Amino acid sequence: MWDIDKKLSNHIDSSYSGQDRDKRGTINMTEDVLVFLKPDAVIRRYIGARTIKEFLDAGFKIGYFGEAYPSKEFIETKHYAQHKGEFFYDWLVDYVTSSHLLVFILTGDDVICEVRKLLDATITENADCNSIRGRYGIFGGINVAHASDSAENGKRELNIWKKDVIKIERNYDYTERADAYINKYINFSMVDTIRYREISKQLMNEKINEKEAKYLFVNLLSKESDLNREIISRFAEIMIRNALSRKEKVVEQ
Ligand code: IDP
Ligand code: MG
Repeated sequence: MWDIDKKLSNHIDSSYSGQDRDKRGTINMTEDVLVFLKPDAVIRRYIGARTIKEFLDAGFKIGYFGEAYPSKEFIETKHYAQHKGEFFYDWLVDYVTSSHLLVFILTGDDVICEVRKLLDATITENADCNSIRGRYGIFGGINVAHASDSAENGKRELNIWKKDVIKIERNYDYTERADAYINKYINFSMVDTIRYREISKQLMNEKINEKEAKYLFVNLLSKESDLNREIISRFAEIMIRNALSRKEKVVEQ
């Protein structure tokens, strides 16, 4: 009994002090971050639903959620402009434009840092095995989701996306839309991510050729997706280029 009372009183205290702080406005770390599911997590429906669920379960509020179809030019010259000249830039632009994206704006205390922690390292093999990228990233730079990496980039990205790509409707319940997505896909069939990693490595090590890898990738992606064959086939080619480019990197070293 005492325990229950104590828990209840702690809960009331903490929720009161939270409101109090907000009213006084003295401690306010609330910020917004632009996140989008990249084509691997859009195509692999369960992975997308799981990722969105983990963001919501972490307690962030959703300020926007919807499908987005940014142009190649927008991704090249605005969103990923800072990566121009990197060896992976052309591939990255093709990867991110290989299907539509699922964009959301999350709001919460330290949300930029917290979302980056949930995703973890950029390169899948370097990400903690319990993180989202560590569990579901396919290989190399195919890593489930984008999230702004600093407050400064966060502001820049929100501005360009709001200006050119997304339209936020006032009073629209985006949380309900995100919940509907989760409910629709959280029990969708799923293929163990390890299979994609094995096939990528087999291709890298010349145990299979590109045609065989494409057949296997298309077959697996089709089990995880309700998107059309054209998108799946395009993304399979992205995975092939990704594996082959990592092979070149290994050979160069
Ligand atoms: P971030 O997404 O973790 O912020 P960035 O350095 O901003 O990482 O790079 C943008 C995206 O470019 C990455 O998410 C990944 O998809 C891709 N990328 C970055 N570095 C590499 C690389 O060394 N090889 C392949 N792809 C890369
Ligand atoms: Mg970045």
